[in-house]
Amino acid sequence: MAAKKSTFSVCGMCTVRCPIQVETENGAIQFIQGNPHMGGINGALCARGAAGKALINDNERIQRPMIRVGDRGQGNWKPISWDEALDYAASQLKAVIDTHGGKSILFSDRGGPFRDLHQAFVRGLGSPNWSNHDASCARNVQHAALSLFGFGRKGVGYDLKNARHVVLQTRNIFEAINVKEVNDLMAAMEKGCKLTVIDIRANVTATKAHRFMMIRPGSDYALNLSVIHTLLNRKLYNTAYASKWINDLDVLERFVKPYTPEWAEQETGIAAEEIVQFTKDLAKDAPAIIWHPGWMNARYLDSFYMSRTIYIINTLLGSIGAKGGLPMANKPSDVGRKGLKKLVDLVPKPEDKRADGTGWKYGHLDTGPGLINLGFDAIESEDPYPVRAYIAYRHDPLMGFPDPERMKQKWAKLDFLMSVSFTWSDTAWHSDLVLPLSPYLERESILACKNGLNPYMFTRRRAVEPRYDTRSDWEILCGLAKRLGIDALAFDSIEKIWEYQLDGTGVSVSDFDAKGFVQLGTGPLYKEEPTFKTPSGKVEIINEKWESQGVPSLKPYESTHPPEGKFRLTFGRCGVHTQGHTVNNSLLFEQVPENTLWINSDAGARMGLTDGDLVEISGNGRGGRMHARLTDLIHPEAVFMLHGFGHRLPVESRAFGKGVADHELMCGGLEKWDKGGGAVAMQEHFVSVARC
Ligand SMILES: Nc1nc2c(c(=O)[nH]1)N[C@H]1C(S)=C(S)[C@@H](COP(=O)(O)OP(=O)(O)OC[C@H]3O[C@@H](n4cnc5c(=O)[nH]c(N)nc54)[C@H](O)[C@@H]3O)O[C@H]1N2
Ligand SMILES: Nc1nc2c(c(=O)[nH]1)N[C@H]1C(S)=C(S)[C@@H](COP(=O)(O)OP(=O)(O)OC[C@H]3O[C@@H](n4cnc5c(=O)[nH]c(N)nc54)[C@H](O)[C@@H]3O)O[C@H]1N2
Ligand code: SF4
Ligand SMILES: [Mo]
Repeated sequence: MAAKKSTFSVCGMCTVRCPIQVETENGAIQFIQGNPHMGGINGALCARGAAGKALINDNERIQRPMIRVGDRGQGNWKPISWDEALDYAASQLKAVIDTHGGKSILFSDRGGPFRDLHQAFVRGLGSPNWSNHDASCARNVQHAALSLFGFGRKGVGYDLKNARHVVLQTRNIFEAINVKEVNDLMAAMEKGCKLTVIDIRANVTATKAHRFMMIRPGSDYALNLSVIHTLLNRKLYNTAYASKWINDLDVLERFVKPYTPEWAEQETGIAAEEIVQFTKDLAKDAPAIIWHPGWMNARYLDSFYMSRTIYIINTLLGSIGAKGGLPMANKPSDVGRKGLKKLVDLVPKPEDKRADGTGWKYGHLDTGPGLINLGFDAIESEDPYPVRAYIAYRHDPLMGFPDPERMKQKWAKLDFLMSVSFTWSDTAWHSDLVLPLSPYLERESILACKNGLNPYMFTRRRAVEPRYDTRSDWEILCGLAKRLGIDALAFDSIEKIWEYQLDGTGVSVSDFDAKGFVQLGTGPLYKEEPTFKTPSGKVEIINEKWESQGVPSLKPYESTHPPEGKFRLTFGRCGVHTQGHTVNNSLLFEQVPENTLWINSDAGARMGLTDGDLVEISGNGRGGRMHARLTDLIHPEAVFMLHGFGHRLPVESRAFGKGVADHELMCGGLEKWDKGGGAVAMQEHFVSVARC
């Protein structure tokens, strides 16, 4: 009889990590669906989640540990056994530790809910340099929240289900997908919630919006200042909330005086009356408003300030902490429970300062994950100390950051470069040793907890056994810990890790059997009042920490335009791919095999282009060829392409040579980063386009 099994797990096709249920028969995947027990998911998955099976079946992924022979980046590999690989990695790390100390090791991670084990491992090495990828994603949003509220961006949630007006600015929710958010927003819209989209092009989300404002690229901060001006000037804001919770409102009022809607019209191209009407509409539905602070805001040199204005607008409308707005996210302790015991507490915290300067040279920037791009600078400069080993763990900075050629130069002094990944990536290809991680359907992870209206703990379990000679995170890291003498982390089974994590929580491993997660509260809990973690307990418009570092809390808007004859290079996602690592997935590749260049119809016509033409796009001496897509639906100052294409690895037969890589056109981009928020500013690059 066929052996059927059903496993609750967590999707790993993107960082959202939706809960899933996997049906298998005789050890083969039959069907993957969203976890039907999870409200807001209700069995749904996105196309990428459904393509997990193709990832398992992909024979072009890394199948066994590989060690480099020949020069770095040449692509000559020798397969080795796991014992050999882990022994080699441990000896290389140990050599660096013995000569330069543990601090000489840099580790960057995809981040996310399973990071506790990774952080513990890095501590165990004696290094303060655990980082995530966020300097190329949401760091500006995170620092904007910290600078105003004292808590980070996840200190509040998005109560989309109960919202009455949702504003998406640089946020394409129906293509850059989080399944629960999509479902919740659709449910709210059926009940009458309004949707406003502010974007440089009409994306799929814009086609569903009640109001779409096409904004001139790079001028979002101007628009938002004028909305604040209108709220304050016309007394449309929540005065009771503001007087109770906002510090320095008078300073803000003076600052935004010149930023009238008429002024903003000149900058943004959005009519002054439209700005005023939009602001009035928001005030009418407040506080059940969500002006989404965005996600991927590593775009402009003023993105930190733009993100701050979004949070300030939400605050003026009273939506921070409100039902239907951005309610406070509850931690286990908020619902009277104990959270998971942390693995990082098993190892002492290293006392060295971070190589990237966060927390000391940049006292205002969060030391949590720091800024990996500045960590790379330390490799080259040896300031504040030599950095000689780098572990890229489920992270592909050669694709995720601008200017890969420059980055390789920065890495030149590394004695040891190791990648842990389930697919080949540019970074893995450039490494000395590649450890193949089992894809998410073939591995279990440590337990994790999600804070929110009703916080819950969840589990990722192995749905099928590894098809190739690959291993889980815990097997790799605990295997290394054992060899490096980090005894506290030398666990020899995942069950022992789970038991440690659950100790004292009142939850046991078997409690996850029924649904794959354990809800900690009794239902959604809305706190009566927001709790700001600033010194004053209020929202601080003027932040002393930033000011003391010479970073003003309120910065005047500066107008920028593309140089004559050039376009601003913009980018984003589509619904069927995740960053750059799914283009070679056979099912997803079929849907979108290459990227095209969106270019405004009139601008294209002036250059003699017609739709579908092959064009040469070039920036700062780098270039590529792709097909033009002429459309009225993009602002004339910008061209747009999907990120993640232009692969050149011979091991990826489908993705190879298809489309153009946006990040390669961003020469010098590693040096363009925002001092307020810390993220790289990837849309401060201009390109030329010509017919081939
Ligand atoms: N030019 C440009 N640069 C960008 C962006 C852009 O739009 N344009 N986007 C930015 C953004 S928002 C981000 S988040 C970063 C992302 O950049 P990265 O953090 O590098 O993310 P991924 O492409 O998801 O790559 C993760 C790597 O880890 C491997 N991997 C192994 N296991 C897993 C797993 O369980 N899950 C995932 N997701 N990967 C795994 C993948 O195969 C892949 O090679 O790039 C940023 N860089
Ligand atoms: N399908 C899919 N879903 C994903 C991911 C994925 O790779 N694929 N990645 C996940 C990750 S890591 C992230 S960070 C999120 C990203 O989620 P989003 O940030 O929502 O996604 P993006 O497509 O990068 O950008 C959103 C929109 O910003 C617009 N935009 C570009 N420049 C400007 C500008 O100057 N002003 C304004 N107002 N708009 C602008 C783009 O046209 C695009 O429509 O998505 C997550 N979900
Ligand atoms: S949004 Fe899609 S790819 Fe991302 S975790 Fe959810 S189902 Fe998987
Ligand atoms: Mo991201």
